[in-house]
Amino acid sequence: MTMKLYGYFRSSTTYRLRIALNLKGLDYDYIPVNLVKSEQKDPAFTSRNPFGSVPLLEADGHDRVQSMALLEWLEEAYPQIPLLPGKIEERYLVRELAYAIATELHAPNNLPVLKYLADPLGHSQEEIGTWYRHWLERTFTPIEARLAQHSAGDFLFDGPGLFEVLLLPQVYNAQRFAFDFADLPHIRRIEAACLALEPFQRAHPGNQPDNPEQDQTS
Ligand SMILES: N[C@@H](CCC(=O)N[C@@H](CS)C(=O)NCC(=O)O)C(=O)O
Repeated sequence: MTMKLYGYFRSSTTYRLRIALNLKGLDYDYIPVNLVKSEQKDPAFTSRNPFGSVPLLEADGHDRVQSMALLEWLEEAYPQIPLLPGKIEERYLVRELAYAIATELHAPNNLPVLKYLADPLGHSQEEIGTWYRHWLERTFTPIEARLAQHSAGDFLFDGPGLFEVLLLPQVYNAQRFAFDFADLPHIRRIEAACLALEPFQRAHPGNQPDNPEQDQTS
């Protein structure tokens, strides 16, 4: 049976899953969950995902959540087109950078954190933007240094994989917060190479049916 991906067009964790499924050539139905309307908190959804977040992947009769666990599961369940390289040291570096993005960049910049900064902590949108760019710089700078050591090509290693799956959604978010990429030429090069590929284009938030700009109804 076709997998079902529950997500939101602008959710970076959903974007990770869309890229990974596309790179692996796996079919899925995309079911929008409107985060602005808090549909992720509906009992019908939290009974399936107690974390009350997207993505949720329904496959083989199971509801699976938490994007990093999901990506690792996909890699084990569908190893034919791998997201991790063959050599152990290369797999190590991919994980070093991917988990830095997931845990040190995405976590403090995640939507519930930003909402909490605004209410009840009372920070302005300007202060929240400063917070957001701080965590971007803190993680993108060492990633850029690692790329300078290890990558001169279009991707970290031979083709797009788990690192690029994590990187692209965070670059997209960074652009929404007017982050300055001037000192990050390796990240920009890899982003451009990925965006030239169909699996990344199809996964892009701009091409999702729940993106209001895609709404064909008047
Ligand atoms: N650690 C989780 C984070 C998931 C997450 O927080 N997703 C966001 C969208 S990127 C969400 O659903 N936010 C809505 C909320 O938490 O209320 C994962 O990697 O899947």
